[in-house]
Amino acid sequence: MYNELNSNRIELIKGDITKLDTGAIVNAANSSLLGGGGVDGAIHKAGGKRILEECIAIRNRQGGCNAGEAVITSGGLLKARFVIHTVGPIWNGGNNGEDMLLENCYINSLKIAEENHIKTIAFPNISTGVYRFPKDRAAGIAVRTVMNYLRENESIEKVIFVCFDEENHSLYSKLIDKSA
Ligand code: AR6
Repeated sequence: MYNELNSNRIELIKGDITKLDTGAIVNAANSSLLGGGGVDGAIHKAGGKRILEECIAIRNRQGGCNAGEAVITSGGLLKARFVIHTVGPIWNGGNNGEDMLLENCYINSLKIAEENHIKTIAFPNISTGVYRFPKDRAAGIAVRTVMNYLRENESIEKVIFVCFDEENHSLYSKLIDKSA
């Protein structure tokens, strides 16, 4: 029953997360919160300067964001109402807490979404680009963590995994099919 419930609340798409019309999209940021390349660069470019201004205000308040944690800004010019910025771990061999930090990214993003009454949230494949986290391992952590969270928390209606590349899309398809 739980699996059925969860699979209805999980969606997989291939494409550009900046185009989505969800309550929130998640950004794979860095701890400076000042933008960068990859999905971070795309979100700041499409969302305009308001997002950066809000990130700077957060930095001034709390001094950036550590790996595994998340902060929230408005969506600026994006269709999504909010952007949740989380900082993935930089892959460093796998014995340096990377798995748990990545899990925390998903949990803390979902928590901050709930606190802001967000019903639909879209995740990119955090840490699997510049931060070099192995894609299969990251996909397993992402799907398992989100499913466990949804099982225990009812207020989020839909989580969308947005894969930019074919390899991630295929890994996620298999994992989601298997648990459906
Ligand atoms: N929509 C969805 N996914 C995307 C998009 C997009 N528009 N663009 C890239 N991806 P990365 P990280 C995918 O490198 O590994 C930044 O410079 C991409 O294919 O964006 O967490 C930050 O400022 C990959 O699967 O993030 C940090 O310094 C995934 O997003 C650093 O990179 C994550 O790749 C963070 O590295």
